Formats: sequence, structure tokens, C-alpha cells
Amino acid sequence: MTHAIDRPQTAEDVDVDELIGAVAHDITADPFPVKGLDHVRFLVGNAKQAAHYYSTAFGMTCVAYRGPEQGYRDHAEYVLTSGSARFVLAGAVHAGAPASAHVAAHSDGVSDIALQVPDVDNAYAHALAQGATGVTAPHDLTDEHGTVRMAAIAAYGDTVHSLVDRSRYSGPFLPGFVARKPIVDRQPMIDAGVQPKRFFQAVDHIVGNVELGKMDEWVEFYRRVMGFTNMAEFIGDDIATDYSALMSKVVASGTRKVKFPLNEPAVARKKSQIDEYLEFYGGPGAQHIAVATNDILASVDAMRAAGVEFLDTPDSYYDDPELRARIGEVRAPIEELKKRKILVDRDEDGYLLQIFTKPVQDRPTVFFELIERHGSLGFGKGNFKALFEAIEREQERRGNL
Ligand code: TYF
Ligand code: FE
Repeated sequence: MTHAIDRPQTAEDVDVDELIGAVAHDITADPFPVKGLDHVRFLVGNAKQAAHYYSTAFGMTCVAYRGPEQGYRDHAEYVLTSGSARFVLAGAVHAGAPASAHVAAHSDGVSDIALQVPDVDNAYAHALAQGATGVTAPHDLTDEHGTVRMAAIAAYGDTVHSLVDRSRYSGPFLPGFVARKPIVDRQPMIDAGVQPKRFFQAVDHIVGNVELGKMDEWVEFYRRVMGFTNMAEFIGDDIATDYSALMSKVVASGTRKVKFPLNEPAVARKKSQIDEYLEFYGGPGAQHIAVATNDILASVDAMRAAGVEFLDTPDSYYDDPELRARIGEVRAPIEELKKRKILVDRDEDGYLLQIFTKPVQDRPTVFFELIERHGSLGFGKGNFKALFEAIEREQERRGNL
């Protein structure tokens, strides 16, 4: 008997809300209404090469650019999208540019997790009244495509949250950016069925690493400032000391479109992976970005073929009868998941498939997760043990355990 892989719908058919586990919620009554993520801004050592990496290895499409050619003296900025996910890769074009200092301190990393809000002025005023630190006051950016209103508040470490209202704008990204054609032409690979049209369709969640003892302060920050609420999934004291070496809580916006797990190191038998991050990043920052796919098998195959490294999962994970019983039937045979080292978790709402890349820069800091949700709103709690053991094997290989 052959086990068919139950191929999911095409990218076009899948609702982004479904992919990221959004729930019905009217934001109009919220004190800090959030429509969703607007973009994730990375400051990198070489944006030209990073844009190439995210194009080839992550299948993203370059849609906009601005730099010295447009009269912007500090940075070259490439905007790449995949479905509703939008990354901005910015690199300094001279030694005194803001990205130079950020990259010197942190290497490549996330500087801004920008949120789309219906009213920037109200959001900014509310945030500051609740104790947030203002970084940039509300202001208009205008060009021939219209106006975007923006402001920014401080988050953990050097990370900020820009607040963006683009409802009066029709350009390719922000005023000043020009449309740009894709860096690589993947069409022949798509036509040949070698690559999926998109490797992922949305950002599912972004995890922050904060210092020991600060997790609850940041949970409280997102509650007080943004009205985010705790999700059920967390790693408490009990689990932490046994094997995870970290504590974690998840906060989310009313619609669950924006989900921010927050980690702090735990004092355990081994050096925490969060301590390793804090040491090598040079402080708190974004640890991993989970991107939602509707065909994780195809995404992993395409990314591996392009040279992306994923964490290894031992065969024993798949051969564990307890796991098999717990996860039941999923859309692909376990053998197909085992071949690719994809993890499975199930809860009362459904199941999810997930896999983690190794860090994507020289420092053991930022990495990515691919996640395919089938009803589950969780984060893979059932995989924490196997996952953290895999991360510790990597820490050991680096000599950091
Ligand atoms: O986002 C999550 O919670 C899962 C699990 O250092 C996780 O992806 C949690 C902490 C961590 C790595 C993964
Ligand atoms: Fe995650």
C-alpha cells in the first residue's frame, strides 16, 4: 500500500488568518487596536547579499528598494515579501549610519517589529500614557503614492515597534521606496514543479529573548501598553529546570494575528540557550521568527535544496509509540515527516507541523521556524523536550554548553 501525501490547497486558496490561527475579534473597542504585523526590519552587514539569500533560500520576492540612488544617504534597504510576510533588509552604506552601530553590537538582527494600527496618534499616546518609551513621535511620510503615518516605541533591548497606518498609501512600501523587480527569477523552478510558488505565506509569531527575571515585566508591558493577553502555552519553573533551561510565556493581540512568545533563561543544569543568545547578540532581541506555510514538506525540501540548515531530530522521535498514539492521523505519513525531520504536535484544537532552522548568521542568535497549523493554536509544547535537546546538541557543537 502506498501512503499518499494529502497535499494541501494551493497558496492562493489558503486564508492567512487560517494559517496563523487568528480568531474572530472586533478590534474597534480595544484601547490599542492592532490590525496585524506590518513588516519586520532587519539591520544586516550586507543588505545586498542578505536580499539575495532571502530570495533564493526563503523564496521571497524583492518588491521595493531605497538607497543612495533615491537620495537616502545612510542605508540600502530591500523590501522582500512572501504572501503577507514582509521583511525589510537594511545595510549601512557608510561607517556612521545607524545600521553600522547596530550591526557592530549585534551582528545581523531584527531592529523593528512594525505593527499596523488604525490610528497612529491614539496608539502612540496610549502607549506613552501606559509607560512605553517613545522613540519617534507620530509623523507623516508622503510621496506621489500618498501618505503613511508612523511612530515608534521601544521594546526589549534595541528592538522597537513602529506603528504604521498605510490606509492612505498605494506605493510599493513606504514613501521614498521605489518598486523593484525580483532578484532571482524562480518562475522556471515553479513551472517545473521543483519549487512551490511560495515557501511561506505569513509571519505566525516572533519570539523575544529577554534577561533573567525580565520575562514577566515584558509580559506586563504588552498587557498594559497593547492590551495583549496571555496564551495558554508557557514553560514554567517545573519544565525549565528539567530540560528546557528557559522560561517562556506567550502574549497575543485580540485577533491572535500578532503573537509574541517571550523567553528568559532559567537556572538549570546546563547553560541556557537564552544565555547563549544574550551573550552573543549583546543583549535582548528577537530570537526566532516563525513563518506559516501550507505545505511544510514542499517548503523544507525547497529550502534544504537551497542550502538552509535545519535542526536534526533523532529517528527515535518518530519511532516513539507514545508520540504516534498522541498525534494520530496527520495529512502526511510519518515516514515523510521523519525523512525531513519535521515535528508534530497535537492539542485539543487540532495539530501542527513545525521545524526549526539553525541560526542564519555567524552568531548563534536569530533563527527561523516553519509552521503548518491544522487547527492548533499552540506552539509545539509536546515537542519542547526533543527541540531543546536538539538545540543543546548545537550549543555543544559550538562549545557553548
Ligand atoms: O515559539 C515557541 O514557543 C516554540 C518553541 O528557545 C520554542 O517555537 C521556544 C523557545 C525556544 C525555541 C523554540
Ligand atoms: Fe516558535
